[in-house]
Amino acid sequence: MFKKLKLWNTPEKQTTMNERVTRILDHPIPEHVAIIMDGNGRWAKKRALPRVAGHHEGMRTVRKITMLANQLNIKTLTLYAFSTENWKRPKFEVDYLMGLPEEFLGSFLPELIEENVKVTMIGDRSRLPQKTKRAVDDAIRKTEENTGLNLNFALNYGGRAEIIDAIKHLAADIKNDRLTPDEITDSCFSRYLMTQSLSDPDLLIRTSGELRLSNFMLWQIAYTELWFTDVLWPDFSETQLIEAVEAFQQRTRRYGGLNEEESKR
Ligand code: V07
Repeated sequence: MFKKLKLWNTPEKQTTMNERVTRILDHPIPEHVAIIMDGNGRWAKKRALPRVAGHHEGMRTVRKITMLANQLNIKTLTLYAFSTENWKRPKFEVDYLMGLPEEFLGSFLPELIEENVKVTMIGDRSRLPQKTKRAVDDAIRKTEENTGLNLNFALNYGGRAEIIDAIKHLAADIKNDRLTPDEITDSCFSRYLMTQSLSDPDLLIRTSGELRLSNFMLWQIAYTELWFTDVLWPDFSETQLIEAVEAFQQRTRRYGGLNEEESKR
């Protein structure tokens, strides 16, 4: 039984939503959900606010969705927070974004710890400002023993850069005779990626109506179910995550009769 969620404003709504959550929990849940959190700038523009106001509001959505994902027993939630392309944005905006992990964890880390959430990150940490690195590393350290949801942030992450980096390490292992070319398989290669300890995403969500992958987890999403919505990330609510998971369950149930491997083709 799950803890009754107090996420909905009226008792009627709360009853319906709790029933939906109960029904979801009766069927196989996506183990790993990944989200491209797009539309923060557009959300702000619509309200004549600066773009950074959209990023700030988007951070509140991260908190909400993390809590629901944890309640739904999702094992891993990977959030695309900052791409290798995002450095091209105005310096002011980049500086603001790089302050968000610290702000988020400053107010939310105690709750994450309380809820048994484990924080991890993928991406190139070498270019991150000191304060960002310190805040993230501190959260990773303080939650490393936690066994609930793995909240995995993609920060300064790029799918191609990840693959190139994996190939460099793999090539070095071959050169040093730690590996032979015929030993290179899917699962061998996966161990060179930053996601080595994670399962591949079962469900990828992208908000804000764009139908692109934008260099996100290119290798890992080979068999992933994709779910797109026009809703802008700051407006993304518990209802939308529930909808996406329901759609996932309907799709995977339709494979009925086929085995796992066949259903992937
Ligand atoms: C960021 C808010 C969400 C919408 C997308 C862009 C802006 C949370 C984090 C974060 C990252 C690491 C961590 C804890 C929190 C974050 C960035 C941007 C760069 F350990 N939200 N958020 N990081 N946005």
